Amino acid sequence: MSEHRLPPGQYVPRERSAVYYGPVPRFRPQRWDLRIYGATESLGEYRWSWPEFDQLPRTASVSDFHCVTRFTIPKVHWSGVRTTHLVELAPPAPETTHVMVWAEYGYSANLRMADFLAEEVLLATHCGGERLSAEHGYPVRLVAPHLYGWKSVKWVRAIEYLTADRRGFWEERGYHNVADPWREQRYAYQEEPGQGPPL
Ligand SMILES: Nc1nc2c(c(=O)[nH]1)N[C@H]1C(S)=C(S)[C@@H](COP(=O)(O)O)O[C@H]1N2
Ligand SMILES: [Mo]
Repeated sequence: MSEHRLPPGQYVPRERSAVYYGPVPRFRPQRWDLRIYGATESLGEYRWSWPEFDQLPRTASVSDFHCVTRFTIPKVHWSGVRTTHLVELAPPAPETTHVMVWAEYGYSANLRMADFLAEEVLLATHCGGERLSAEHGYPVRLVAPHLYGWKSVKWVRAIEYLTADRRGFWEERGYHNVADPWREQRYAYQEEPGQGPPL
């Protein structure tokens, strides 16, 4: 057994397989963009084309990845753009409390601003020293390793700044609004008052 510390109820599987709901989108670089919109300080929208986004400075980080279905992948090597850097480029209005991260096909996850800006959170382009594979989120995915995996949105296309919390795809379907694996925040029925908007 590894000496690794795991969150409660998690185990390390023999192999890593990709987890997602629905089809894997095809990347069309000409049509692709990443937008930041909603409660920006300027009230305007920010947009990066693929070549623009791919030129942003990247940071490497190693973290364990916890899926709510109870497997944990230890020590995943990611590299990508830090969310703190993106937010410097696209400042939010002071009233911004949460973000909604949007993927292709309407998948989404909401995060508290403090979770979105946590130190190890990246918009990752690489994993294990290589470009992300299609099924792991190519070209860009969020990695928020301190939260259950469903918050780590693959195939990201937009970040919406919110001035009031709203539930994302799985949060609307009975999963916990915050999703801290160390507190085993798996399901919405575990939420205490103040942990999220009503279902
Ligand atoms: N767009 C999108 N992102 C997604 C999902 C999804 O279905 N669609 N599944 C989530 C879930 S539940 C998990 S555990 C992780 C899995 O990431 P991996 O396959 O790279 O390990 O992706 C998350 N991001
Ligand atoms: Mo998951």
